[in-house]
Amino acid sequence: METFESFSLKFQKAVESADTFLLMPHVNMDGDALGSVLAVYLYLKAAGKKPYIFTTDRVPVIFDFMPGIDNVRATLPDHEFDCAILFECPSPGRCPCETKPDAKVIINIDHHPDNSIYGDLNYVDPSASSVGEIFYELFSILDIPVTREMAINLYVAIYTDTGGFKFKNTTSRTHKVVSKLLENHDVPIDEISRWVEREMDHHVLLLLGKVISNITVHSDGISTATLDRETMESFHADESDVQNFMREIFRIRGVHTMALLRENSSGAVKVSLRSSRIPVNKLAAQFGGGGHPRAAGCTINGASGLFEAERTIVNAMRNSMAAGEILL
Ligand SMILES: [Mn+2]
Repeated sequence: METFESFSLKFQKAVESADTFLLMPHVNMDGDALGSVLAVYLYLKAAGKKPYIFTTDRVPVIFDFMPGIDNVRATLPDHEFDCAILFECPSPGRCPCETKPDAKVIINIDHHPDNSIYGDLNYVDPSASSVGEIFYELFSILDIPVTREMAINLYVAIYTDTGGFKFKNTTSRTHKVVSKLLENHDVPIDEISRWVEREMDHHVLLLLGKVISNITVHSDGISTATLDRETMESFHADESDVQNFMREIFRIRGVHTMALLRENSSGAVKVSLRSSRIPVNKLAAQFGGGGHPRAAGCTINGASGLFEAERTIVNAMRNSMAAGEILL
């Protein structure tokens, strides 16, 4: 991987020589991808460029307050862009158009270690807490002014990907970036933590209660929770509602590895994985998924129901432990 300095100069050149930009967060976007997209959108707009944000996801309601959010579009124009920037899409298949976008230049920026380096310009830094952190450093090194609106978006990106500065990926570098954001801008940190982390709709809180009452603690420090389709439907819940349940349920003393499994409408089982002991991105990769060593996900197709998928995942966890796979 090239150095940050050399990447930043190429990034600057690519931006200067392009007019139209397609900005895409990964599918099932999170606060990091979205916050970074919006910060770059606002920067490009201020620079007189024509950025366009495309996603097939419904924007989670918790992000409604983010500056520039009204510019997120659900349709893709039928023309080529000068430049496409993909935000933490480990492969083109994980971007909203599910393939390499129609653009003269593709820029791939990520912090997932399993990124397949598919762009014309690539920067992948697994030591960064978030792509928000990378973009702040990129704006800094290129002397690009960060406005309050951009700062709020970058703060949300970093805040969400570090679990509010509690996850292991939070470093002194993360705090330096956040320190700069807070030093220079009036970022409403108390409201942001309430909006993105604490508040949930009443029906989602009730569903969380249901999930909590269904947790199974297995032997060996493994735990699972399942959510079937009927329950999802009876609570009028969708995927975005359960995305953050892991941080509420992965907290049992003595449990080091946990999976949350839920059935989607097509019968496939989506699995969220967390661990403080084994690298769950390796485990997820066995099922075509990926992510970070401590937080990953995959989808199990062809299992005959939740119970079988749960058994498959628990076995994979035990195999990983038996093989001596361990987090550093
Ligand atoms: Mn991220």
